[in-house]
Amino acid sequence: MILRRIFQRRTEAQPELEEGLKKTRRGIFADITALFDRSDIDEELFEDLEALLIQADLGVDTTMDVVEALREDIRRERITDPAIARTYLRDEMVKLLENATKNRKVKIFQRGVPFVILVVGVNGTGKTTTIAKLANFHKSRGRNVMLVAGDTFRAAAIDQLKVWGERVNVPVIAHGPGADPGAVVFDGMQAAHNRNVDILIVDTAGRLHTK
Ligand SMILES: Nc1nc2c(ncn2[C@@H]2O[C@H](COP(=O)(O)OP(=O)(O)OP(=O)(O)O)[C@@H](O)[C@H]2O)c(=O)[nH]1
Ligand SMILES: [Mg+2]
Repeated sequence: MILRRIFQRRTEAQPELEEGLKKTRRGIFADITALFDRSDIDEELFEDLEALLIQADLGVDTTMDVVEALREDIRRERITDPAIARTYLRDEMVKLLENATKNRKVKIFQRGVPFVILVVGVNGTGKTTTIAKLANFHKSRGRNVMLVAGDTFRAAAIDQLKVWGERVNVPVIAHGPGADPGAVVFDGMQAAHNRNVDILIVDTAGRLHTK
């Protein structure tokens, strides 16, 4: 029922979609915390949580799994306090991430052979910031890191990546705004090979999954 309402809204009016993405930007965690600031665990809580997670682009299947797991926790542990229920939700979400990263035995470190990380995702969800964190992580482990400014679409995206490059002290390969992203990545790959780069991280322009 609630799903139908959300999808109807989304297909009818684009501003609603924009609104939903704004929510992701503002920080889903603040909204979720506010949701549990109530006196009882009732059906409305689960429905609102479901809507919030879907609007935050968690995906329908994952949202259903998380909400169902939370219902099960609450039933099993006989939880009546919403604040405690929230900590169980947190644990379920952490579990989700742990399962997603388990068994990913990628051999990331082969000296001089660029391991390419292409970072893609919805607008404003933290791609560029995460690239800086990844760059810092690998650099701190003695790896030779290089960044590629593949987001040539958004004004200031290139400068943003360059600032991060300076902060974490790794080189950034960039062309001008509006340049062909493929050409920038090509240059990045060549530079990475020439300079024995271990980890090459490519920033890309944000995309809505509906476009
Ligand atoms: N609280 C919080 N804010 C974050 C985090 N990562 C990024 N942000 C903020 O979210 C905003 C968008 O981050 P970006 O890294 O520019 O996101 P992006 O996906 O590269 O955005 P586009 O390139 O426009 O698609 C910035 O204001 C960041 O400071 C995070 O882990 N926590
Ligand atoms: Mg970005």
